[in-house]
Amino acid sequence: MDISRRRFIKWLVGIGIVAGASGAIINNLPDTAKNSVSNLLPPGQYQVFNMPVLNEGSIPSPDKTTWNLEVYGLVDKPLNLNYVEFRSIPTVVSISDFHCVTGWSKLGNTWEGVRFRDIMNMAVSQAAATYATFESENGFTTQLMVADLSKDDVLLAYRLEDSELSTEHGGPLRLVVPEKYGYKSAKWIRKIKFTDKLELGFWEKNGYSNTADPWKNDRYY
Ligand SMILES: Nc1nc2c(c(=O)[nH]1)N[C@H]1C(S)=C(S)[C@@H](COP(=O)(O)O)O[C@H]1N2
Ligand SMILES: [Mo]
Repeated sequence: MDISRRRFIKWLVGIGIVAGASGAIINNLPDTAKNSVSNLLPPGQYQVFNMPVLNEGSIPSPDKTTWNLEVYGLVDKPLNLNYVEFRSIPTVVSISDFHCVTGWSKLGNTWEGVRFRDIMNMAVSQAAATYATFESENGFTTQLMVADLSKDDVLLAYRLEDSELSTEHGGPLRLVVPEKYGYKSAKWIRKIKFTDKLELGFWEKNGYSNTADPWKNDRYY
């Protein structure tokens, strides 16, 4: 047994900030060390090594030349950004884990995009809006609390693992909310509506939890 490696993993897991990054590192370790990955898997989840493609309905064909992102509702300054304008906003890279309510978890994903918080600050200057509803190209919706969306690792992402985000994974732009089940991470987003009212999204109307916390096994309504 390699004590220093075990201690290294324990240390990685101990400092929550790199819990996501450690997924990628652990993938490259021998099987004995991989047992430690169980610390990164919420209850009832198993690890996959390729990101599945999962969505209701068919995959749309968004066109970047006509694409726009609309930010509206309880905002001070509505936004309507075309693709070039969106891409001029400063980005961050964030490594995080992804947990689908059907049971798979893909650890250590490297996303690049704009922090949700930064977009919000461009449009909203007062605290009236407590929720944001995301509307996708194909009619899919989900809603999250602004408090949950304000975390560092919540991105409007357009790159994954050093490539432009593929259409099947939500390109040109998707939401990534690592601390919620995957159905909150809407693919193909086109609209963000700020509101003070709770609205259930597509999966949430179909029996899935609106709070959707993987660490609480919070799957169903
Ligand atoms: N527009 C849209 N976004 C969606 C979904 C969907 O059905 N439609 N499914 C969600 C679910 S349940 C999961 S687990 C993730 C899967 O993302 P992936 O296909 O990139 O792995 O997308 C989420 N975003
Ligand atoms: Mo999912």
